[in-house]
Amino acid sequence: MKAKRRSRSLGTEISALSEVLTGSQILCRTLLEQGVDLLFGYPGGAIMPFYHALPEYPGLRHVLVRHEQAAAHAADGYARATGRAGVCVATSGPGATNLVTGLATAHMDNTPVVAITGQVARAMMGRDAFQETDIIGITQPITKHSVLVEEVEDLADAVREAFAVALEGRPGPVLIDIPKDVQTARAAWTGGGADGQAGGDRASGGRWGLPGRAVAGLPDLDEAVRLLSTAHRPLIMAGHGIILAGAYEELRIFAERTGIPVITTLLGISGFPESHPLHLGMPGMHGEVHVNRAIQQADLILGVGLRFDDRVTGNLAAFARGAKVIHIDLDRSEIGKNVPTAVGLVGDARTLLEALISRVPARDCEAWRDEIAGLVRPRVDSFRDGLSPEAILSAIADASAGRCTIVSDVGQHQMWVAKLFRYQRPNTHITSGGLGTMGFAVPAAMGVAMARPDEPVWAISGDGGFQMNMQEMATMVQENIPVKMAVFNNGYLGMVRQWQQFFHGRRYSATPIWSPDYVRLAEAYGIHGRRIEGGAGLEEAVREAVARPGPALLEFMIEQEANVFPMIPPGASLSDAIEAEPAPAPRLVPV
Ligand SMILES: Cc1ncc(C[n+]2csc(CCOP(=O)(O)OP(=O)(O)O)c2C)c(N)n1
Repeated sequence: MKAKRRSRSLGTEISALSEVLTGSQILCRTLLEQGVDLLFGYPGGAIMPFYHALPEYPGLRHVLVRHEQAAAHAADGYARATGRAGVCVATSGPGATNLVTGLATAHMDNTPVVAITGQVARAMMGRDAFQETDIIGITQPITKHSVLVEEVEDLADAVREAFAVALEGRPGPVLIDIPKDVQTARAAWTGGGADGQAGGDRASGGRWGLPGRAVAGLPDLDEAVRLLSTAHRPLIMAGHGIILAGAYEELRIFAERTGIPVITTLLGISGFPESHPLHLGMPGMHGEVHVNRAIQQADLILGVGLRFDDRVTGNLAAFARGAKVIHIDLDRSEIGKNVPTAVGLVGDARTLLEALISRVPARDCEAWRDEIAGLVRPRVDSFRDGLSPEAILSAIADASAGRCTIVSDVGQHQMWVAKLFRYQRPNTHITSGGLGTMGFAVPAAMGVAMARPDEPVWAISGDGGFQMNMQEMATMVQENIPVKMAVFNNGYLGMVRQWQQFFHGRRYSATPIWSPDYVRLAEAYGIHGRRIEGGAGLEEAVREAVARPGPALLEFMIEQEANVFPMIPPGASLSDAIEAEPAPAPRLVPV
């Protein structure tokens, strides 16, 4: 059919051949137009028309996961590694609800994920039809935006808007729910060329489209400059916003210009080189003692792109009581949400750091840095014998000459991975910080590995979290995704066991966890697997896993009751660290 249409970009009347397509075809075309080339998904009744159309669009590579949760995490991992939106697809009902944990994870950590779900046909909606679920209602609190597409004519714009919303400002997940009959209905294709998305390669300093506010419109900037120029004990606390904004260089230059030490939160790790003399470490519940003490003694904290969550601040009433806080955040609602803020600067971290670089006079905080150096304690290692996480992580770093990305799961190993690996390159540490989702690492690492084919991508999990999504080994085999998996096997849900040891009289209730024989499991999937007990052969085993093409699984038998130190007890202040093994309490429940 020939039709006249208005060019979207030029606003001029042009003649164009417009085709009539099905909703599914329009969806595929619009995805291509948005620059999408990779989808993680799982088919089912209500999304079948889309899967029917998909083979017509070879530019859209589809990865068939083994569980929809993994699709959402993989899309999340891909987005974190690239700065582009990750896309996941599921059918209605159970397919859609299986996405929920992944979307909540992306929401808490501000990752642009676009989720596409099939919905029952419009005439069936509201009748408890087979596999009908109100996924819009379910996901509204855990997405930036969720939309039901009711007319095929609205589909292309709904998809365009979904990508724009996911990527702009503070990024986050968006869900598009498409009834089956909208997928089969026909409409004129009004799209243009492949505009692509905002964003870019986050590893090389690219960032999402973060408009922020013009710096000139920030009256508080002068006050921030004054405070930063005159404070005696200033600190920078750098969060995920550094990575989202690609503000690595600006952070480094600002820190070097002022001599202000830099603390990186769990999600800020790899936003600042760890070997830099100004890098202090991680704050909060498992932060180093000198980092937390420095926070407690600071007279000024410049927080950049972090939300001062409870794991970072400990007891809020006792947090940094002598410090004024300057808070840079893209989201106005973050300012003053958790900590009283002297100056709130709303905008893009990169732009605002640039503004500070040009305004804050060069200074040196040497006396303050010496003071902090005096607070450093020898690291407490609760590993008495056998393999230590430190040895494992240094073997992993050595095997790839430091060029690798680490995706961690949630638990004790996550803290060791955060604290012991020396991250030198931007955005090479990826983890579920906000939601703390066990099972994240393996599927998220698939997305990261597809985004970074030129370097080893490690999924590091505990024996608990690994068992939550280990089915994705099948996806890796079918799709040839070379994730290197490391399981830290301590026979426990270690972090919960640690809390039970410290705060529940060692009552190990429901924390001992049995594992299958992971080496034979790897073999069953046709991939390389090896168990490492004791230090012997560690380096060689890790090198072999990296050298072999394709996925590999290494099981590290670590000490069963080792603990993460230091630890701020929940609800306590940053000054109250547990720094060593508590006196052994009687074991109440035999294991
Ligand atoms: C999906 C999910 N369920 C439960 C928890 C609570 N939780 C946090 S850490 C942890 C233990 C993790 O054990 P494991 O994966 O073996 O890692 P380890 O702590 O031993 O390193 C649990 C159960 C969680 N964070 N996520």
